[in-house]
Amino acid sequence: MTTDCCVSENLQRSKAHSDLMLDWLRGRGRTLIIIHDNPDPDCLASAMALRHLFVMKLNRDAVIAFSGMIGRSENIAMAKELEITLIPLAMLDLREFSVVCMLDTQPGTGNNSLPAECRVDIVIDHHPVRDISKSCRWVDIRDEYGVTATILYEYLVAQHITIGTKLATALFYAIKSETQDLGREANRPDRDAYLRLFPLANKRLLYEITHPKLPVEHFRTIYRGLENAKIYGMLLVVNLMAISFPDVVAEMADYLVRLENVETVLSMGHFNDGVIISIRTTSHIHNAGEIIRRLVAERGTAGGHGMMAGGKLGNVPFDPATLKEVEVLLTQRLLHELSIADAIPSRLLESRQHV
Ligand SMILES: [Mn+2]
Repeated sequence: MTTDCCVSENLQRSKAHSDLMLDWLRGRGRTLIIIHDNPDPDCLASAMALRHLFVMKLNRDAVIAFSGMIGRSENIAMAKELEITLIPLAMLDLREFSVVCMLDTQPGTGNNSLPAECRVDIVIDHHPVRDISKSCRWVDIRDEYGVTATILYEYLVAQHITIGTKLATALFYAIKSETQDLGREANRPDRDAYLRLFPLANKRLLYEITHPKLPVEHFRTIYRGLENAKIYGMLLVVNLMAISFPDVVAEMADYLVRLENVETVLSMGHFNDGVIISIRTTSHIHNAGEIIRRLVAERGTAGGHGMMAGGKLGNVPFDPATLKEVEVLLTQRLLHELSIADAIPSRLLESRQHV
């Protein structure tokens, strides 16, 4: 164990919190772990770790429930290779559970599907704390952490629980993907967890997860995205129109924010009955999480951190003209937020032709 003061302070906090929480849990009944809609590696690994903690310390299994879908091929590979058992929330009778935990999301954020009237006992997250969360029984929200899975990793270390290969691989991949190998919004605890988990993770499984076969739709979406991308000074806006799974919106934002001379990307796509939106920025002046909430104001839900944020506009029928209107509205609001007043828009693939 390192003697570094911050790391040991964090571990003490994890120990104290998990001790009390486990004590409270003893003698209680069935436990449900709810992760956010369209699960990503962070919430999947966090759920696996919390379930493992309960099995080892309380001898009690827990059910992990999600809504939406796992769309991204890497995340499908993760769930499959690491044998993460998930149940759709809609298939469960919530009255059968006496303990409800929520990971990597908070009550009422709009990115989880737990009905608003349901009580949540345990919240563990790294997004900015919401008022509703403060009324939950066990709240551990650390928005200075890059990854929720890092908090869960600390619980396991603090409770002296052995971390097996699959769980280590899950936690490592969560930190790797959420922080892009510690380059984005990673903090000291994330770096410490990443380095300690690396030797424990199975590299062949990691390879399977990071290099899955991709459906042809993936390449079509990239093509459509590149074709539709418009540049307004340091902002790039991409409208993917109809998409086959929601997380491709964030994936395209990650991809396109790498374009030189572009600082911020707004990505959007129509899924089910709404528009999924995502912002990525490399600017340290702007806060993507705050900007996106103002962007969707009165029309949807959103949240996020400094460099990455996501949201949803509900009740938008699939109609190309309507989607165009949504794009124009969001673009105008974002240009205002970024104080870009006089940019002449151009298409990514025809950079001299105005639109
Ligand atoms: Mn997260």
